[in-house]
Amino acid sequence: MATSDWLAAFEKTAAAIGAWEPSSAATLSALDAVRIDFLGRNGRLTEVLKGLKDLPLEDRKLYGPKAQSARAELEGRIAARKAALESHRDLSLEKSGVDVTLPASPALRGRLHPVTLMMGEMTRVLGLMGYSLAEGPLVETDWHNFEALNIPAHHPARDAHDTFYLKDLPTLLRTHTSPVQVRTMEKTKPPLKIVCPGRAFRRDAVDASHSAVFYQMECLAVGHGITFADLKGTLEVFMRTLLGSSTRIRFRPSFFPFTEPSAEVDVSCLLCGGQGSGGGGKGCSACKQSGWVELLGAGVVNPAVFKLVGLDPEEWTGFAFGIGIERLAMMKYRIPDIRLFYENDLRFLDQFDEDIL
Ligand code: 2NL
Repeated sequence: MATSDWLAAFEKTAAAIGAWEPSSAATLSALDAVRIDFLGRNGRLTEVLKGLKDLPLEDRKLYGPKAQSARAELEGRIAARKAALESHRDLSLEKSGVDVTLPASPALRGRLHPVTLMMGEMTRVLGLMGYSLAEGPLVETDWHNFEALNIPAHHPARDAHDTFYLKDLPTLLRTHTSPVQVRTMEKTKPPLKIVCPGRAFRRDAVDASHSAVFYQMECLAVGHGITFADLKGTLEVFMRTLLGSSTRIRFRPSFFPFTEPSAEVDVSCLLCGGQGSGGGGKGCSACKQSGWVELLGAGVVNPAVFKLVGLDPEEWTGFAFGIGIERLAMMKYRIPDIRLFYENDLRFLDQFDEDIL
């Protein structure tokens, strides 16, 4: 090879080396690619160095050291960059033997409890109907839980077999959420419309349909000229919005000390659509083939209650209703046993999701 050709090739490669910015190699593998490009078996500088041996002796003596020092300088720059990159690398994972490239185990996502979801849906619908949320204490006074609701001493509901009394009488675990409404009426001047969801306690023997701890939701409307017809219309809209527009309701006469007149309210069975049939010829089991399921208690507020909380029964009228939340969730999701809600078995709880409810 003519010396001039070799010199041109050498200068071109030296210029390329001079133009290379070590910091432009962001990773060790990018740096290695540069090393291979210039210094690999067929690298650009390697080829130039190989060409040295074809030059006349004088030229080899003249240019050999220049070419060698170009190589030494490039190797030095690559080594410095390599050291810099390695000092940034976190070797602790590699040393620990953890293979970070393995797929991760799936993250467990929390869910809302089915009772919470059902309660949220009910209060959401009543919120749309203009009701405000009201809450109160679980430990109540005898006055708020019984006396103010026209449940006098010696009423059977007050029996120690039905109510959890606390040591420092006269306090107890509330047996319904009605004391929240009592407290609201005592401190808020009507008109008012409130929804009171929450936990309640009864000293019941636990079985598939009874739990000592349960959730209920009560509603109270107080105003001028509110009638039983308003109660009927409200329950119809509420139940149709909650359970579907083909839902029907019916009233049966009943008794509660705090309402007069009082009613038990049935809802057309969700599972058989009120037909009573289904279940493979055996008939619908959810409604015992009647087509109706008892879901609510309701009535027109007893004037005696208004008097007890300090409202003038000549001025104010109202209605109230109460509904068991588990009972409704059990019908809607075909849950056969109330105890499932309180066992915290994830195989049960995992089946409920906002997307489903
Ligand atoms: C049921 C029955 C009911 C009420 C609750 C109520 C509250 C006040 C005044 C009047 Cl402060 N009434 N609540 C009325 C009728 C029925 O619940 O079966 N609940 C699950």
